[in-house]
Amino acid sequence: MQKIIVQNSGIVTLKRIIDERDGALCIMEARRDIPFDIKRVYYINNLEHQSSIRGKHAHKTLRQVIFCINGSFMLSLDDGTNRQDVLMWKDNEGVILGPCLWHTMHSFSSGCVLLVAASDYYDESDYIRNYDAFLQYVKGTK
Ligand code: T46
Repeated sequence: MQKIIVQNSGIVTLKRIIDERDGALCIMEARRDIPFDIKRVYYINNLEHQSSIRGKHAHKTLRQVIFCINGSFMLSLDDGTNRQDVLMWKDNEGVILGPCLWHTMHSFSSGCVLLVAASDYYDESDYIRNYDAFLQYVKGTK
């Protein structure tokens, strides 16, 4: 995976055990592979349309690591200053979605499955879903 240049992000590489024709096994352990205690895991599948777009928000405090465990998709990241597109396709390489990072998932391949480990329970008040509000929020944190 390419180098991550945006703030509050990074790459997580999981141990991947290849059992030849019996498949591959990837392991994530909290505080060892994932840099926080995991309170919630969710996955996204049935992405039937190339034109589907998910995300389009940032979080105030939540920390997450996003994986593409099947297929591929494009992860667009924006920290308010820098932007980058990361092609997600390796089942054992995740990207950290830290606070104040606008993220969008798009260009899903058929059969794409996303898996996310999160540091906290679902809380809608932690989301910033308006881009201008996001830029204002980032300015306020500096
Ligand atoms: C994120 C990206 C990577 C819940 O009720 N509980 C949950 O734990 C989650 C994740 C979602 N929801 C509800 C909230 C919405 O009514 O499910 C609905 C769809 O959520 P959203 O539009 O936020 O889905 P995405 O794919 O745009 O974003 C999700 C996560 O919500 C978000 O935290 O960072 O994946």
